[in-house]
Amino acid sequence: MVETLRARTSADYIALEDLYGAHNYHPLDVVIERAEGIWVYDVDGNRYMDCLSAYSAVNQGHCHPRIRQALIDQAYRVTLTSRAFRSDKLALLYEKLHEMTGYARFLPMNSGAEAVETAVKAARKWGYRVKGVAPNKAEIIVCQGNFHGRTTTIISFSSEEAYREDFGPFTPGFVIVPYGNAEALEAAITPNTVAFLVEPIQGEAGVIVPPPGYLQRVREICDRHNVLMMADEIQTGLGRTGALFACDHEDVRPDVMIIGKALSGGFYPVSAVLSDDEVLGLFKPGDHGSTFGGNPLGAAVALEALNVLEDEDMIENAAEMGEYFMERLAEINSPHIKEVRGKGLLIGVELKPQAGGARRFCEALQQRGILCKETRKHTIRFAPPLVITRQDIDWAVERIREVLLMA
Ligand code: IF1
Repeated sequence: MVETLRARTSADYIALEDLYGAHNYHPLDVVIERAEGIWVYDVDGNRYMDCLSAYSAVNQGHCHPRIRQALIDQAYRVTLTSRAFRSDKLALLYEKLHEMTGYARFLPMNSGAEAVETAVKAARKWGYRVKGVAPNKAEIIVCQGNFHGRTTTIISFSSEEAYREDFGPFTPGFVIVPYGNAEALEAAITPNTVAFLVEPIQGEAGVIVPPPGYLQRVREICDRHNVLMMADEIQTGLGRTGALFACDHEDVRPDVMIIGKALSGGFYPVSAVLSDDEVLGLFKPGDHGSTFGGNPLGAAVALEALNVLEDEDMIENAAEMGEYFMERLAEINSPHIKEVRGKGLLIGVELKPQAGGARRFCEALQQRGILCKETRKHTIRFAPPLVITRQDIDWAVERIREVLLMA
């Protein structure tokens, strides 16, 4: 029997994914086969504006030609040496990170969660070796509504039952305090507290922006109590909020800075912990590592991803376009909107509960060529690549207004 080799449609791919893939996501029914800049294209030939940027991993825009070329060139040289040996590209990435951020010691990993786990280990080691906390007594304070990844230790300190259910037993040594409340942080500090781990803006919790001055209060409290301030800027970092780091908006320098996602422009998993000798200088050979961590292919990609951010003024553009986007969104006179909030191009539009949840609005936006994702049921997150223009935003706002004015 000759089977007609018709082109597969979205429905065919959706059926395949549902048949074989674990159902650990509830994705929109859009099957993307190609992407460039702020646009993605599905297998049926439809074009969409990507307002999620793969959760801020493609800040530089999809398939950025310079980063792609760096990947291709390096792939002809060497991709992986293991850290048993050294590579030119890792050394160059360290130099670039130092020049760009001012930190003096780095530990490269792959996923964001691995970098967060590395920071937890580094904070504990610092606690025992420098602060003098008794063995196995180290405490790390985290925030209500935190999202730092999906490993069993990281979900051990999640406040979300949905991320924890059926995954116990959990790692001890974590204390949860309300987000944005500096007094609550200070009250939770004990002689065993080694670090405070915080997202400068909580992404997954619904683009929660803390009160102005919160990060400065945190910095001052951590200094006073000899506690490491650790910022998870895996999502907010590298230009997303209109500054290199979200902490820069308050001139705050955390002791430990954690980055990932856009560090590779979406081409390759590259994450890193940025700090100084006092913390990362404590690691001795064999303390920690990873097969792919710091590999030359990822390092070459990350180096160019950082160069592009700077050379193409993407951070300044994020500040300008973010302000414009939020202004335009705030003009939409929709009865569904409870609040428009965010910083730079990390924007959340929270809907009133009566609107029935953000999902149906995301689905309606998809029909009009815009891809975004609801977060925490009632908030639509808009986080387009940092290369977006005013014209693109005007195009999007026209459609967003239409959808938000529907019943
Ligand atoms: C998913 C959102 C979730 C992060 C911050 C660490 C990590 C992330 C601040 C871990 C990852 C991703 C993971 C992805 C969906 C997305 C996400 F916040 F961006 F929306 F889940 F909360 N710190 N965030 O945002 O980095 O190990 O993934 O590289 O897990 O569903 P990772």
